[in-house]
Amino acid sequence: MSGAHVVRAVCTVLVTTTVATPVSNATRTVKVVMDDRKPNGNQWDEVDGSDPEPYVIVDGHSYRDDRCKDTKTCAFKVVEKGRLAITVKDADLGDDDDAGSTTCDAGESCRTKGATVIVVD
Ligand SMILES: [Ca+2]
Ligand SMILES: [Ca+2]
Repeated sequence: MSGAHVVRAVCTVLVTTTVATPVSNATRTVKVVMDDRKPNGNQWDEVDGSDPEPYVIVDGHSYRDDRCKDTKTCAFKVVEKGRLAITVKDADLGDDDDAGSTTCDAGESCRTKGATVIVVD
C-alpha cells in the first residue's frame, strides 16, 4: 500500500487594490463642428473663401494655440472639469470670428449660434 496523500486545499486570497485616477491630470475631449457659414450667412473666411480655424475657450482658458486650419471640425484635449462654459471662435489675422457660446457637460452635444460642440468624457 502506498502512503496516503494529504491534499491540502490552498486558499488564495485575492487582494484588490483601488487605483486612484489622477484627476488633476485627466483630460476630456471637446469636439467642435462649425456650421457651413457664419451666423450672419457669410463665409467664415471671406478673403479666400476657405474654411475656418476653429478653437474653443473653456471656462476662460483659451485653446487658440491648438486651433485647426481650414476645417470645420476640430477636437481639443481640455483639462477643465464639470459643466463647461464653452465659447467657439474662428481664428483670423484680424479680429477672430465669434461662433457663440454654450454650456455643455460630458456626453452632451450642445449648440452655439455658429457651431455644435460635443463633450466626450
Ligand atoms: Ca474668419
Ligand atoms: Ca481659413
